[in-house]
Amino acid sequence: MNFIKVTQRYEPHIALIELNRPKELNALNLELMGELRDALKQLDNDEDVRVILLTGNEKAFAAGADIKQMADKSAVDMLVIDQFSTWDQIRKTKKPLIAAVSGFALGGGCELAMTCDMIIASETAKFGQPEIKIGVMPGAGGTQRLTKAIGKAKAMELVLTGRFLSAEEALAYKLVNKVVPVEMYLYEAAQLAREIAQMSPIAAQLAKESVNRSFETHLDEGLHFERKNFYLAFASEDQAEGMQAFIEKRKPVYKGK
Ligand code: DAK
Repeated sequence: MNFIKVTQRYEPHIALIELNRPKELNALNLELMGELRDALKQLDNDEDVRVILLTGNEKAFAAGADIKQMADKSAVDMLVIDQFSTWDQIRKTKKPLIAAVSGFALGGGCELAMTCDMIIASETAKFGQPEIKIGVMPGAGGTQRLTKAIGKAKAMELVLTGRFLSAEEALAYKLVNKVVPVEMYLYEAAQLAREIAQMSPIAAQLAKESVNRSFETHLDEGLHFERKNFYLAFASEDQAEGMQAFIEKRKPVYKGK
């Protein structure tokens, strides 16, 4: 594993996955996502593991998909790469998955945290869907999950302005379960995991599946819709300009084309 660290026996019945691209603020490149998918699959099949913790580091949970890897992609490239199958497999993890978030959880990073079942955040956590600033839109469930979690008005604001939500606001908007001082976020997530690990793993799995079912019937349709529009954004000149501007550390000039 080059981009994640897996501790299969972090504590009894609890596994820990750490995103590990610190210099790039854990930007989610294709390799990292592949490793994450494989690790989750393996832990899901490990009978001794009952709860999985997913974390980054103090500065970043993940600052989004890797813009440098996406910048020159066309809509067809994105279709062929089909990252969605990886995200779909991650979403299908059967065991309870808890995100321990500190620092940036942006774009795909925010979407990844929301794909988890619960989020424990440090006081320094910042959530956001800033894709609009680089000429695209959320592509891994952001428009659907964020809206369901925090409501239309606030979701619209975040998705259309790219503004960040502080940990305190994320708690007020029910995006996260708990906010704790930065030195406590992993401990607190592990505490939650410990409690769940004492329950029947079968019951936990079935209960998780059922809670998710409460909105997933509509989510499938929503995700499908979001994906079409996400691909479409890659057909625009603004996508290339937005991502190139980020790489060149300058302000993008959008033409609406
Ligand atoms: N991609 C690539 N590199 C990134 C990055 C990212 N998302 N975020 C940060 N980095 C890199 C920076 O380029 C910099 O690299 P060097 O210049 O040192 O080589 C390094 O990490 C440190 O970042 P900064 O110097 O910018 O650090 P600051 O503390 O000044 O700023 C920041 C932190 C988080 C505010 C800033 O880095 C930033 O704005 N980052 C971009 C945030 C963003 O726009 N995220 C959304 C990306 S789009 C899909 C699934 C998901 C997605 C798409 C498709 N499919 C299933 C198809 C998701 C899309 C996105 O997430």
